[in-house]
Amino acid sequence: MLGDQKVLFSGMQATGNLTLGNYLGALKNWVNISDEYKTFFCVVDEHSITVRQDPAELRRRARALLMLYIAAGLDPEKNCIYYQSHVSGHAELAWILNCYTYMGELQRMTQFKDKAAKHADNINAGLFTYPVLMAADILLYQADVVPVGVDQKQHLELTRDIAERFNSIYGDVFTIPEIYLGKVGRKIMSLQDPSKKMSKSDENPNGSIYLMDDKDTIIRKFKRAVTDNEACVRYNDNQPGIKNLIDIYCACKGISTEDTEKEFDGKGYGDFKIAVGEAVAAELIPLQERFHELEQNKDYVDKIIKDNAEQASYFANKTLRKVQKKVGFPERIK
Ligand code: ATP
Ligand code: LTN
Repeated sequence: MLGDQKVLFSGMQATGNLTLGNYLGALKNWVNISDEYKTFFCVVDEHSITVRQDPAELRRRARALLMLYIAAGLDPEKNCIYYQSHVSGHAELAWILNCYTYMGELQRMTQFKDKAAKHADNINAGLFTYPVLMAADILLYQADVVPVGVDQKQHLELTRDIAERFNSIYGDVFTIPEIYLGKVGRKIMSLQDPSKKMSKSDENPNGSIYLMDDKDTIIRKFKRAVTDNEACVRYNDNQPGIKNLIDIYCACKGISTEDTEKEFDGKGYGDFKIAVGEAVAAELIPLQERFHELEQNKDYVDKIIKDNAEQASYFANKTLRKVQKKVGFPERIK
């Protein structure tokens, strides 16, 4: 809590081109619930260097991601949108929390196992302690809720364990955060293989809709989406391709699966695919326009970056000072 407001924290890595999965599973949910909380939306650039990055490219992507948060509908006057690397408290708290996290706990993290297998030539200590930095992100702001996709559940549970362990030694220092899973768009699947999640690191670009795809590309990708021979738009597990398209349609239109089934009763897949493409384009084109406006408005974006980092630092330092005192670091001389 900050004052009488509950706190929401979330973040995304600036790696790869964002997909419709990232948008419907994360960003759009953030926008939908942001009004109810004091919010912090972080571009977690420090997490990104756990795998090798081209420096210029990382800088460019981090700025693009920050602008995408705004373009998606998060008002930077109301939501604290900032870069992790601009608030030194993240790394400082992560160091302290490292000393309250066990090797065994980190060894169990499935994301670590997956990424270690994928980057076998660079299994660095940062990749291993990645979840501790994530815990620091969240606990620094005394977050009550953290909206993320199901794939981050294990990291959230570890965050809670670390916070509870710390609190059991030092008293009530950290708020114990809850995971927030959105109602729609929890898991958007690949258009080419509906058994796999839509992912920015997929090698097949036809499987994913990228947030910057133009309307023709969006429609074309939906026309090519893998479906089945059932020839009816019905929401069930035997038709995973159609189920995924219904999920996407419902998330964009804000309607139920039943309404969608009714709307396309007796219609063919061709019509349905085009309608889904249109609905997605109607969602993404305005976002792209706002993004391009922000690109033209350098001073405005720079000011947000500066002001919001100051605001985030203020709240982060409050927690950090408390933690430093609890663990026994000498007080600062004023
Ligand atoms: P990568 O392909 O590099 O693993 P990713 O596309 O899975 O990346 P992340 O950066 O891991 O994306 O996730 C950012 C946020 O988007 C997380 O909250 C995650 O749960 C959500 N997200 C990612 N992909 C999907 C998806 N297909 N459906 C719903 N949510 C998703
Ligand atoms: N690990 C997350 C990104 C992330 C995050 C966070 C999300 C880093 N720190 C704090 C929520 C809260 C991911 O890979 N999606």
